[in-house]
Amino acid sequence: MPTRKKQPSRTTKPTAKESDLDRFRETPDGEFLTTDQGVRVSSTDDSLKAGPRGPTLLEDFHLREKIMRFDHERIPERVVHARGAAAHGTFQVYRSLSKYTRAAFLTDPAAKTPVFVRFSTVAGSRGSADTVRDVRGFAVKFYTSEGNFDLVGNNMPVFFIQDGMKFPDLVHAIKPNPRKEIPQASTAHDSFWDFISLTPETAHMVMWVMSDRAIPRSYRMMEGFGVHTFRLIDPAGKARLVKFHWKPLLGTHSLVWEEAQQIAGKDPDYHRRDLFEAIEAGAPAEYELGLQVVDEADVLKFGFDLLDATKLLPEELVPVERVGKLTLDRNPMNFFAETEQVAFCVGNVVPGIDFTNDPLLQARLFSYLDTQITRLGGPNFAELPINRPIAPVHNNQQDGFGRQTINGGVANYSPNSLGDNFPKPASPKEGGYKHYMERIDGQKIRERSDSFGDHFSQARMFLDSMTDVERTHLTEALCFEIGKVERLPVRQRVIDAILAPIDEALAATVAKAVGSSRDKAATKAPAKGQRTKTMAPSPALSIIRPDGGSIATRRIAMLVAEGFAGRSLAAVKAALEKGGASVELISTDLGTVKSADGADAEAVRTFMIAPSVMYDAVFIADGQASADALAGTDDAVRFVGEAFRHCKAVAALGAGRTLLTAARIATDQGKDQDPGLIVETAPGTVATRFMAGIARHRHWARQGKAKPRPPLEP
Ligand code: HDD
Repeated sequence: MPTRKKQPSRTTKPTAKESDLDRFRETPDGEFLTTDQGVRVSSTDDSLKAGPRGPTLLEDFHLREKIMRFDHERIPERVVHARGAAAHGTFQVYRSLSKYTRAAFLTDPAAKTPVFVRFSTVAGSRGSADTVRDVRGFAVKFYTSEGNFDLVGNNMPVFFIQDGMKFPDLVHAIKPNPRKEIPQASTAHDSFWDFISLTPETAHMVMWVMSDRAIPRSYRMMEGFGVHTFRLIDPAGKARLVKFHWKPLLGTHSLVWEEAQQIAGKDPDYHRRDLFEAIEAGAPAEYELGLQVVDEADVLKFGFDLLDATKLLPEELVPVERVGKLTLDRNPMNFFAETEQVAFCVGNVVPGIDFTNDPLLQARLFSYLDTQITRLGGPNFAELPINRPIAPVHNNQQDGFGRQTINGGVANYSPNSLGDNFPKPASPKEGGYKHYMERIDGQKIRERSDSFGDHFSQARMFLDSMTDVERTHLTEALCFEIGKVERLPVRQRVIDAILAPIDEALAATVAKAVGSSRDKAATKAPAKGQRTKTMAPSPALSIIRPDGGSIATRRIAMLVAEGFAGRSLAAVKAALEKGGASVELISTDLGTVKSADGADAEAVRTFMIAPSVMYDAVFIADGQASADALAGTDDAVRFVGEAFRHCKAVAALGAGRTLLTAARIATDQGKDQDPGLIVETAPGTVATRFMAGIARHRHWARQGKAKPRPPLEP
């Protein structure tokens, strides 16, 4: 009898202690192969036949079960947010928030609430690339002691539309052309921009999607937002309005658009790999929960309606109070069972958290519950291990596809006397959920509130809050996207109906780039009561920070060839690793690379396997023979040239500068010192300056100045 160690059951929700993934890796449960009925199987290679060359028999229950299970392995992908990656972790508040809410997980600083977070792109199919220009989903399931709370947000604080009624239209327009199913995971096409051009409420969100926020460097380096205004209810029953934020501790950083496009081909799994590998390497993804709390009476005080999901509440008007920490430190054990089967429902709230009348939110309350019935095959999806709350569940729900609970007793109705009237409703004192008693007075009406009418003030505020570099990126993104629109009237309408009311200069630049001209007569004057206001810029919206950050988890490439200076390279590598960076040696061949000083090293990647876009920064080793060999290698020259072009920190020690010269990067910079280009002779100084350069993420001053990429032919 085999004696392999028994594996834990896969249907048990893992505890926070089970972080030793080795126990779960590679091997399935148990010792023997069995059918789903637990019957041990004697062979899984041959079907049961009437003789070795005879027909297969219908009675082969193992064959039928194996093929039946295979036939149904795929479930429908999410209609939006199909592509995602997830992680487990915990959430803990820094201090009790009982002044705002009675939610247990927000009032007990000792409580470590388990969470499961799924990040996603919106438009692409399940197999699409991670780094496309898109909104990112940031969905958090808190398994609180009082039941599950799902905060199903995005990495942008506003949304395209104001009423959920428009969501199917928006998504049909974003998704590929229904005839050709082209393009995949991209908004750069006619139907998207047609919808945008005819729907001015999208103007603000369009600015976000064209900004660098839509091409994050990592899920670990992006902000999250609950988007809607929610309510917090304190222990005395008083309600306050709240906006939820997630602030990444590694800072908010983005890719360069060209780099994002290259990564989409070179490593379509870039973001899921990044999250998985960082967590495996013991570097948790960390975010702080932020709250903007506003009195109920102030819902219209800021010049826009807090119920309108196309508006954000500038941090400069209401500061974000950081109240707790989310730590993602454990990878899922099984992608399908957890990341794919997790069902987020906006309606999952706990006592102390409530909804508002935001019409986008109201439609979401129906949609998420409804969609799971198709996706997860029936009404029992809350019983799947990843969806099951840690709070006990007792009710009279029964039957349906995939029922897992085996209920005892016969009293499956309420009220009952056969079961002493259990399970019975709980009063608020006993933890029963009590909906906030908002006074509602009005006519039934299918109409948009006038307070939702100003579509351009915040779009302009967003643009005005960008640095010049970010504004250039946004403008280029628009030129790219509108340039891909084939129908000229659609291009024209985007310019006149959407861009011009936001900013005339922006509209003119895009018009020129896409071969149109500005048609002033086509821009409608705003209707009465919908005047565009001038709002002060909000510096918090810019993600380019002059002060730099940490180099932790940054990926650094060290380029070497035979004859490199091994000792100085080892010293720089040790300094980078001490700072938490992840360093890889790259050469033309894998394996040991001979050094000039006996300190040989292992190349773990080649230029062919790992292009520059996989790294945040590049270091070129000292040693003339190595530098000459690299300078004579097209791929190495291209590697450095591209990293420089993408504004990354590039350092050359001693003779390493030969490769910079080959890549046509000027090493003599005169007065215009580029802090991201480090050309040094002393290993100690190079390490310090290089780390400071990496910490600044990108060196944007280089943009526009970068020399064209060197030709590949000699
Ligand atoms: Fe949605 C999925 C976020 C508006 C209908 N949405 C989904 C996910 C996220 C969001 C992060 C993926 C959850 C996961 O990882 O499984 N959605 C948003 C945000 C919105 C928003 C931040 C606006 C503020 N969504 C929205 C509206 C509707 C939907 C207005 C419909 C009326 N969303 C869905 C959905 C999905 C979904 C069709 C697809 C899969 C799922 O729900 O479980 O029901």
